[in-house]
Amino acid sequence: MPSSAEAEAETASAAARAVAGSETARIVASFGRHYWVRFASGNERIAVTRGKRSDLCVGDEVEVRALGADQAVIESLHARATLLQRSDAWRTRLIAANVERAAVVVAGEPAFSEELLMRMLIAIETSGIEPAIVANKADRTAARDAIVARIAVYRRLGYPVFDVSALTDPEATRASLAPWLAGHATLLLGESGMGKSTLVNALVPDAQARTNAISLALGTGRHTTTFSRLFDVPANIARDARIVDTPGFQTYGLNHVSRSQREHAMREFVPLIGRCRFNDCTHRDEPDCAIRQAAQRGEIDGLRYRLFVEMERGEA
Ligand SMILES: Nc1nc2c(ncn2[C@@H]2O[C@H](COP(=O)(O)OP(=O)(O)OP(=O)(O)O)[C@@H](O)[C@H]2O)c(=O)[nH]1
Ligand SMILES: [Mg+2]
Ligand SMILES: [Zn+2]
Repeated sequence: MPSSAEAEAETASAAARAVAGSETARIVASFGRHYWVRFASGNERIAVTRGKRSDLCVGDEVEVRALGADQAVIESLHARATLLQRSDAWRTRLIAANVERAAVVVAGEPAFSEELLMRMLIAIETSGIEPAIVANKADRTAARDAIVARIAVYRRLGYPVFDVSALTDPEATRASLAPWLAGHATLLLGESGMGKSTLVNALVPDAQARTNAISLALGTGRHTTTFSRLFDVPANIARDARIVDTPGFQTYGLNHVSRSQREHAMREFVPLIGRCRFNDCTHRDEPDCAIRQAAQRGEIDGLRYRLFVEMERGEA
C-alpha cells in the first residue's frame, strides 16, 4: 500500500504530466540526440531533446510531448533505478538505464579479453546490477576448450555462467537463458563478434526486422550494431523480459568507479581487504600485502590478480 504522501505525490506528478500534455515513454534506441521511444500503447516514434541535452540512454523512462504529427520532444526524465556507464579521463558515456541484470558475452573465437570481462563485471557490480556470463559459441569445440579453465574461475567466484551456442542451437539457448531473463530487463555487453546480436535474434524473433526499421528511420547502417537497442522478449520465450543489445566495446574505462569500489567488485579480494599492512596498499610490491600473498599461495586466481594490478597502474 502506498502511503498517503506517496499517493499524493503520485497524483501531483500525474497532474503535472497531464497539464504538460506529455506521455510517458521508454527510450528503446538512441543515436546522437535522436531517440526512438515506445509508449505504453506500443506506439513508437522518434523524439528529440530540447537544447543540447544528450544525457539520456536506452532504458530511460521519459515524458514525451508531441509537436504535430512528425515531431516529438522529450520534456523530462524519470528517476533511474540503475545506470550503467563507462568513462575515460575525458568523458562518461551512458550505456543503459533501468536494467536489473547484465550478461557479459564471451567466446573462444575470436578469443575474449579477460581484462575487458573484468572491467565490465566491475562496472556492472558497482551499479547494483546483477551480473552473469554467457559463454557463447560452445559449438566451436577447440576454441571453447581453450577458454574453459578461465570460465571455470568465474563459476567458482559465484557468477552464473550460461553455456550456449546461439547460432547453432537457438532452442537450447532460449531454454537455458529464459528462467534468468524472466521478469527483468537485461543488458548484453561484450566485445565485437562475441554473438550478442545472435543471442538477441534467438530470443526475439523479429529483432532484425525491428532493428532495420529503426536504422532506416535514424539513417544509420543496417547490418552492424552501431547503437544500443531494447527489445521485449516475447512472452512465450520468457515471461515479462526485456533485453538490450549493445555495440561491442573495445575499451571499458572505469574512471567513474572509485578505487575502493573496484577492489570490492573483485569478489575474491573482499575477505582480504583491510588486511594489508598499508591502508593505501596497491597490492603490487608492498610488504605484508594480504592480496599479493594470497595470489602467490594460489588461494586467489593469479591472472585476475595480475590483471587487476595492471589495470590499477593505468587507472591511477
Ligand atoms: N559458431 C558460432 N558462431 C556464432 C555463434 N553466435 C554468433 N556467431 C557468429 O559470430 C559472429 C558475430 O556475431 P554477432 O552476433 O554479430 O556478434 P556481436 O557480439 O553482436 O558483435 P557486434 O555487434 O560487433 O558487437 C557472426 O558471424 C555470428 O554468426 C555461435 O553460437 N556459434
Ligand atoms: Mg551486434
Ligand atoms: Zn595489498
